[in-house]
Amino acid sequence: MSEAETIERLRRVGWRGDALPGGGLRLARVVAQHRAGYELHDGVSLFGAQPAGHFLKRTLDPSERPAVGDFVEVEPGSPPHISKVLPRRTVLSRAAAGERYERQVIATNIDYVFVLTGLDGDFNPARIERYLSLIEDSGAQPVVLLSKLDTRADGAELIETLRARLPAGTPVHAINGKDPASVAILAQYLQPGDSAVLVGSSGAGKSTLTNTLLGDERMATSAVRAHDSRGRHTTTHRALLQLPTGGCLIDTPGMRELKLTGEENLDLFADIEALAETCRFADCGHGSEPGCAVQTALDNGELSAERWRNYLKLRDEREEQAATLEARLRRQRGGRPPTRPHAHRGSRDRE
Ligand SMILES: Nc1nc2c(ncn2[C@@H]2O[C@H](COP(=O)(O)OP(=O)(O)OP(=O)(O)O)[C@@H](O)[C@H]2O)c(=O)[nH]1
Ligand SMILES: [Mg+2]
Ligand SMILES: [Zn+2]
Repeated sequence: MSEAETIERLRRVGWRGDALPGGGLRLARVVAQHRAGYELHDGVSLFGAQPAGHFLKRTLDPSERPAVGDFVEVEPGSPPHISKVLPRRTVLSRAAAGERYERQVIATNIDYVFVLTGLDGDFNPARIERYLSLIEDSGAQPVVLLSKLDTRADGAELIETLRARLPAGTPVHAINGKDPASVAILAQYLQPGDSAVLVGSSGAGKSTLTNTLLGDERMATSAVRAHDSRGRHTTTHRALLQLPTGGCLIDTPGMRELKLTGEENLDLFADIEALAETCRFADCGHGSEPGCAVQTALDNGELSAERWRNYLKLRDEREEQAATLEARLRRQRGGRPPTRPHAHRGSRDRE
């Protein structure tokens, strides 16, 4: 098969490059990961594969193992083996839950992250800001989606409040995930070559939306609990699917916890950081100090108390995670001073 034909095939699973890496090995995209191995798709067929031995080493950073969304080189055999993960265009990750610092890859090589929240008891602007903070570093663009528009008479008000709170320019779409006409607005993000990942709480309607976009009830869905709108963790594995519009969509299991990695910039709070710079005292604690610009903005309603609280919470968590990350990098380098993966802007300059 010619290089052009191979590229043409791979485009169907979201390949964006104009050339193939040398080596001549078969290329495919990771569409699912199970305990028993990986499922790959090369644009024509779906097949199972195992990771090569070097991916199983205990010393390997888990984020370097093949993940859903990766393009990989495959060595023939029965079963075939994934020998290499091609460089990732974008990576969405979070810190794994628990005591040990570990970065967990959610999806790779994605253009858009659909942050889906139900307009039922799931609605929570602070959680949406948390998602946006994680996405800032991924290289992908966030798209905020609100589902269950059909169940709520005051949906329009909620949407306006949210739009006013999020940075200008963040796309926000409210949809009925069961209605093909309503979700058609998402086609702009799902053209050939585009890849998107759906994230959100269990029960938000990720699989329902996936099925409507597919035009096929491929993913299992189940009703949420009536009293608190919580889902039942119906989806248990990430799955990359090819859509009729030509793009690829990754459905994911609902996330219970969404810890920052410590590498976030918190760009969505840049206005608050700029405001805090204008306090009279450089070391202002934004409590009862005279000349505190933050208190003034909170008093006159220019800054919402909820958004301020969420900023403080995320900033503290980012600092804590950054310190843990730094300690881990120092241990890995045998005590030598770490080079931080990213320089952070903001309050640190003035501390
Ligand atoms: N009325 C209405 N119901 C919806 C909408 N989107 C999802 N639902 C319902 O919400 C429930 C949960 O939907 P799922 O698609 O299973 O949710 P999920 O996000 O995939 O949940 P997990 O797989 O557990 O993470 C189902 O009963 C859906 O029918 C919507 O836009 N409108
Ligand atoms: Mg699901
Ligand atoms: Zn202040």
